[in-house]
Amino acid sequence: MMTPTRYVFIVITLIICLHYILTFTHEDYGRATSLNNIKDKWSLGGSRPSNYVPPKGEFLDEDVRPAPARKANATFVILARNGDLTGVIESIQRLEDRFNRHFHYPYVFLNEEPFTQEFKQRTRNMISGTAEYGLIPKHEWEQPPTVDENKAREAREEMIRENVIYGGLYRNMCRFNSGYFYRQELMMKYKYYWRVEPGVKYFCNLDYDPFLLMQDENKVYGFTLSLYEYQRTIPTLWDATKEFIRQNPQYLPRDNAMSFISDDGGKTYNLCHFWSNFEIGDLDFWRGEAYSKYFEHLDAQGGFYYERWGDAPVHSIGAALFARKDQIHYFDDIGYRHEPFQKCPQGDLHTRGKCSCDPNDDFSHVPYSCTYRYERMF
Ligand SMILES: Nc1nc2c(ncn2[C@@H]2O[C@H](COP(=O)(O)OP(=O)(O)O)[C@@H](O)[C@H]2O)c(=O)[nH]1
Ligand SMILES: *[C@@H]1O[C@H](CO)[C@@H](O)[C@H](O)[C@H]1NC(C)=O
Ligand SMILES: [Mg+2]
Repeated sequence: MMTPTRYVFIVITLIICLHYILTFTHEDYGRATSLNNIKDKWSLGGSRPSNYVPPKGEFLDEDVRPAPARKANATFVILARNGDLTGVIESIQRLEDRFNRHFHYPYVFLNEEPFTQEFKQRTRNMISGTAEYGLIPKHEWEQPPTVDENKAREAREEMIRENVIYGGLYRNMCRFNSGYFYRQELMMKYKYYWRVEPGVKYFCNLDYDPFLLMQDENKVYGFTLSLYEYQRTIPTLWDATKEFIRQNPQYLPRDNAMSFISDDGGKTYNLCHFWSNFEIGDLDFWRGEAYSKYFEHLDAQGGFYYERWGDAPVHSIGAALFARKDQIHYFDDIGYRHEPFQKCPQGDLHTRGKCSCDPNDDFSHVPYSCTYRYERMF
C-alpha cells in the first residue's frame, strides 16, 4: 500500500524532474549541458536559425560588393605535384581572400602525374570559381629523345659538384614552363593567365581586375619582381638568342625592351629577368609566331638540359624582344612574396591595399633588383 509520505516523495521527485527538463530544453546560453551544446553555442550557425537573413547593414561575405560588370577571358594556372598540396592551399587561400572572392576566376592545375582525389577535393573546396585538372602529355614534360643523355648527365653532375642551385633537378619543369604550359588543352580556351606557385603570399587587397587592365591597355606581360640570373645556368643562352635575332629581325618591334636585358644594345645579356613564379600575361603572346619560333630555336640547342636554362630568363628575353616596352606592366601595387624575396607596395599603394607586409622589406629597390632598369626605360 502507498503511504502518504511515500506519495508526497514521488510527487516532489516528479516536480524536480519536470523542472530540469524545462530548464535544459529551453534556450539557455549560460549553461552548458554537453560538448555539442557548447560547440553549438559558440559557432555562429548554432545561435542562428538556418534560414537566417542578415539585417540591413550587416552582411555576409558575398554581399560585400556586387558582381563585377565585366570579366576577362582568364584563368589562374598552377603547376604542382600532389605533394605540393599544403603550399597550394596556402596560396589559394591568400589569393581568394585578397582578390578572387570578388571575381571568381577559374583555376587550371597541371601535373605530369594524375592529381589525387584528395588534391582535387581540397583545392576545389577553397576556390570561388571553377577548377580543372590537366595531365601533361609525357612528350611535353620529359627530356626529348634528341637530347644526348650522356652529355646532359655530365652537365648535371658538374653543376652539382659546383653547388649550382637546382644543379641536378628542375629541367623538365623549366622547359615545360618555357614552351608548353600555354598550349595545354585546358589552357587553350583562355587568353590571359596568372601564374601561381605553392606557398606564395599576396599581401594586399586588389580591388580592380588586373586581367582587364591587361586587356584594356593591350599589355602582354606583367611582373612584380625582377633580379639577376646565375650566369652559370645559361652560358650559351644569349648566343642562341642573338643567332635567332640575326635570322629573324622582323620579330623585334623598334620600341622593344632590349635595354632591360642588355646594357650594350644587345651585345651581351645583363642577366636581368622578371621573376616568373609570379606572372600575369597574355597566352596568345606566347602562342604567337615570334615566341613560338624562338622557343623552338632554343629547344633545338638542348640548352634546357645541357645547361639549366630557366623559364624566367627565357620568358623575360621573349617579352623584352618581341613585345613593345609599353606592353610590359609593372604591378607595383601587388604585394607578393615567394621565398626568399618580396615586393611590398609603398606609400599610398600600401595604404589603399591594406597591405600586411613591412614596406621596409621590399626587394624592388635593392641593388640586386633589376626593376630600376625597367623604370628607366620610360
Ligand atoms: N607537376 C610538377 N610540378 C613541379 C615539379 N617541379 C616543380 N614543380 C612546380 O613548378 C613550380 C616551381 O617549382 P618550385 O619547387 O617552386 O621551384 P622554385 O620556385 O624555383 O624554388 C612550382 O609550381 C612547383 O609546384 C614536378 O616535378 N612536377
Ligand atoms: C578566349 O581566348 C582564347 C584565346 O585567345 C580564344 O580562343 C577564345 O575564343 C576566347 N573565348 C572567349 C569567350 O572570348
Ligand atoms: Mg616556387
